[in-house]
Amino acid sequence: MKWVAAPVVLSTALLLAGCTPEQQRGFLPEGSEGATNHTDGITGLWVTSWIVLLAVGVITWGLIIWATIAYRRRKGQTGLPVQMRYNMPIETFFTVVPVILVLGFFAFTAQEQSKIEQRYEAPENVVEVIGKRWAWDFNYVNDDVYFQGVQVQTDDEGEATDDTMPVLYLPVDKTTELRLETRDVIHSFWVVEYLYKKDMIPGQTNYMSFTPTKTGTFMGKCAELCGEYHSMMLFQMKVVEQDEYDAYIESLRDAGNTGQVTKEFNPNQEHIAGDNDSAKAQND
Ligand SMILES: [Cu+2]
Repeated sequence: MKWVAAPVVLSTALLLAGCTPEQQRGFLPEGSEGATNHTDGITGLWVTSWIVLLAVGVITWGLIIWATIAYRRRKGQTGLPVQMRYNMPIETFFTVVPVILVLGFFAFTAQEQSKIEQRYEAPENVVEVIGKRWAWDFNYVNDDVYFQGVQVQTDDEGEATDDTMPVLYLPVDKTTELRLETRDVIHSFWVVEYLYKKDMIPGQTNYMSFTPTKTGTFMGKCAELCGEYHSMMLFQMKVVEQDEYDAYIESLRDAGNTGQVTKEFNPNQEHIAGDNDSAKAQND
């Protein structure tokens, strides 16, 4: 293995030395660097996986090319070459190495994932995020105010216009728990720069725990095909300083958005047939 390992390590090192920062982060979305307390770990997992898999690829491609050249049919050769079978060392190698690789990838992925899935005992900020065809509602649980989004508007070219997007505000550097729910069908909560997606499943609450560590505006999308305007199920996430966050919460309160949006807006209520009043109220 020595004559294979040395060139691989050397060429990987040379390759990385000539890489732009963007390439060194495996072309992950711009702005994801240090976006939450988890994004650097996810980036590390992604980049390491690429390096390991590229090394496997280079060795495999190298052996294929070498074998096709070294054992090509020479002039004057006829018939089949010598047929070989049952090479125990090679077969053991072909079995053990992939198993180790797969177990390794699984373990490191599970480790990163469990950091996000692990709920904080007492998160400083809790927001209930409700997906709906094709927008988002946000319940700011700590402050008992809410925001109800409508689907983004499009311009003449059919592009979503930024200033009509629903906006989710989060204060920076606070341990945050998002409670992910849906009013209708399965959606998926995805803030692109946070490098993590999480399904929103009817009748279930899923959780995402993290600390936003960078202020800015981030791109949010639904990542689960949920119907005709799935591609328009967008939102913005603004991570801001605490005083700006407080001002936003105050503006919601001033607008009369006190309390929480509840399940009464769910279109597929179990009792909708026997509950004409609330169904009628929704239609009115
Ligand atoms: Cu959706």
